[in-house]
Amino acid sequence: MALVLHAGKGKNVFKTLIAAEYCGIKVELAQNFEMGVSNKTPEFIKMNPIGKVPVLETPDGAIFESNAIARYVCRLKSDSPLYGSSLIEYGHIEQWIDFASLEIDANLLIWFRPRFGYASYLPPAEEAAISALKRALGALNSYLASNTYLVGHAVTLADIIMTCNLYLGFTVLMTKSFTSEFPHVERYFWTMVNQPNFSKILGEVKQTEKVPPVSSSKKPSQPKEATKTKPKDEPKKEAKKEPEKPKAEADEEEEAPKPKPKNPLDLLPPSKMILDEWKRLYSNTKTNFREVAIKGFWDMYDPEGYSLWFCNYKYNDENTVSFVTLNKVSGFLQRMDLVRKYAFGKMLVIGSEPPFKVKGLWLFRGPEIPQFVLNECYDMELYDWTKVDISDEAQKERVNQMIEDFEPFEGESLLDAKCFK
Ligand SMILES: N[C@@H](CCC(=O)N[C@@H](CS)C(=O)NCC(=O)O)C(=O)O
Repeated sequence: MALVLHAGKGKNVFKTLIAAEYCGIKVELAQNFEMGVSNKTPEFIKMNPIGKVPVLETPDGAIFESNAIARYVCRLKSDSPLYGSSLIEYGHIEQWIDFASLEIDANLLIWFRPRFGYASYLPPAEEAAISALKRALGALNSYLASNTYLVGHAVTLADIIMTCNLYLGFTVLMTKSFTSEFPHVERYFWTMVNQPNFSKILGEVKQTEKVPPVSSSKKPSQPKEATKTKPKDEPKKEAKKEPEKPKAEADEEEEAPKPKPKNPLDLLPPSKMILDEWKRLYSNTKTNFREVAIKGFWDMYDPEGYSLWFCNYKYNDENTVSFVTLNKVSGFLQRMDLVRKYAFGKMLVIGSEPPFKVKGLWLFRGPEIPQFVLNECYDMELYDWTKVDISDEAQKERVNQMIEDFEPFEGESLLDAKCFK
């Protein structure tokens, strides 16, 4: 008999499905499952007396509780890599699973329920939960400053459960302005959800842009406010299942879709510098780099249409593990994909011994770093940015050295040099 998972959709189900992907275990979703109906039948209650999902039906009986189900699926594969490779790793995996459930998920749920109409809204309770959540995210953030994964050097069940719990937060409650206080958690979350076994189940993940308002039915009762009257013949809108939104917000959403605004960088006066030409010259120059590529760069460079920036990682002291540092830089370059049409960059990982320094050079279209990059790529705030003064020969020479991966760079060897083009 196959393993059948009785569930709707959501983070608790994703834990098992992602674990199953990693372990190569086949898990089927129960056909025609209907939340609120299928999980209230006597047959279902026999499997889970509390009548909640998910429940996994196995040939040997049913299992409820999403973490327990995910653990079971992992154990079906002997020596599952998701469970680490030593007793202490196993202990740490369990430690982070509990942390993800009790410190992160429990607080997220107190914030989530009233806002989605599942519980009464009690402001002091929400405040306390958010403050406990921030404490937990702060701790997680410090840990992730020098660790790519929660345990060891690969994804474990702890990462799956942590990421699924964070998924609820990132997708419906925690806006960018909330999470930017925890840059390492942000990096970790986006790295995880982009792993193939995660993205197969989660699809494209988008961070919420607003905290949903409290469902009006869950607010403590208040004297009714006068409501705006509508012309009589205006058709009544269908009651939505989603939490009610304040009028202003609802109106905003219901307006006719606006045409997608052009990227403001496309509206800049044309430049004599053609970025793709520079990128081609950079890629195709194999010899005499200084004479050909660097000279070509300055011949093309248009200080009116483009600007050059040095960046310096703010937390170089934390770069104590080479592969973690390299992963951080690779992740940054992946996330800069959104500006590929308008930028070129070099990122150097400097030093032969930890702590490694990460420094970079970026060429951006326009006189400033594009605002949408600052808004959307959270790595940007992990660096100090200084505009290159091209009238200063020393700064120009530094640009040259960064473009050509010059060694020793500022007296040190390079661990790696990555290019964004
Ligand atoms: N601790 C449980 C939580 C399960 C849970 O709350 N499930 C919700 C859906 S995500 C449910 O079944 N709710 C229906 C109900 O409360 O009757 C787990 O991790 O599996």
